[in-house]
Amino acid sequence: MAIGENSQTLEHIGVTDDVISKTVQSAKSSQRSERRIRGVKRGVRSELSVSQGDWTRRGYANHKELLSTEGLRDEIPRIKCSEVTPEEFIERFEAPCQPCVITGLTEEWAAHHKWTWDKLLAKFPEHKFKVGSDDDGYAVRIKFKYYYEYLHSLEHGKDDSPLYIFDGTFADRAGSKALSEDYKAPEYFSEDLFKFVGEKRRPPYRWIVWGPARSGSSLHIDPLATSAWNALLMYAAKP
Ligand SMILES: O=C(O)CCC(=O)C(=O)O
Repeated sequence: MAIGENSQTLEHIGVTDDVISKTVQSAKSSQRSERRIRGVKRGVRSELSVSQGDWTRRGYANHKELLSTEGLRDEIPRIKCSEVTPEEFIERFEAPCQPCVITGLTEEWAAHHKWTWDKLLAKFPEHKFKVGSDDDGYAVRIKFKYYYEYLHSLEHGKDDSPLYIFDGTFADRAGSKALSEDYKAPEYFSEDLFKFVGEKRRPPYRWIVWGPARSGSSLHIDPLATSAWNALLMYAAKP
């Protein structure tokens, strides 16, 4: 009712019913996404109260000292995949357990141009991606369209540790398995002993990790002490 009255008045300044209805729809969808985000936050970090501000309590988002890269030295060697053979890679990096950054790999992947937030939204609006596990170990999932709204709202920028999609089942689920065709394991890592256990019996071995700046896991050793490679995509994209 109140909206109808307003619309009569607003039409004089060019705000039509259509615009109003779109605005109301988008407000409703924001409320829905806020509710979903609160729900998954409770699910993945039940020790933090959303309503009492525990997600922003430490103020990491504005912690100048903590976020500063001043004085940090990056001494990790970089190699171009086109210039280093697998044999040389084994000798220089794998055998001595020397970390390195490999460049020139992802440009040829479909993921390189297909995995932008907007394109992913267009493709997977209703698909539920995993953002973590609850206290009983069950997967906590959220529809991509709600996660997208979180990413484009101010909220994630204030969170001490923003929510991110960390989904080790994407390649097995009907709605998202096509993503596994968008990249290729680098030749350096083609030897994978778990392959011999069979696809059904091997433990999870591929993840998508999608999130904004400051999101991500902390230092850890992977399950079964396996070694991981990670590819960084979209690093310059503005969420
Ligand atoms: O980048 C991340 O946050 C997670 C990556 C990870 O857990 C891993 O490579 O083992």
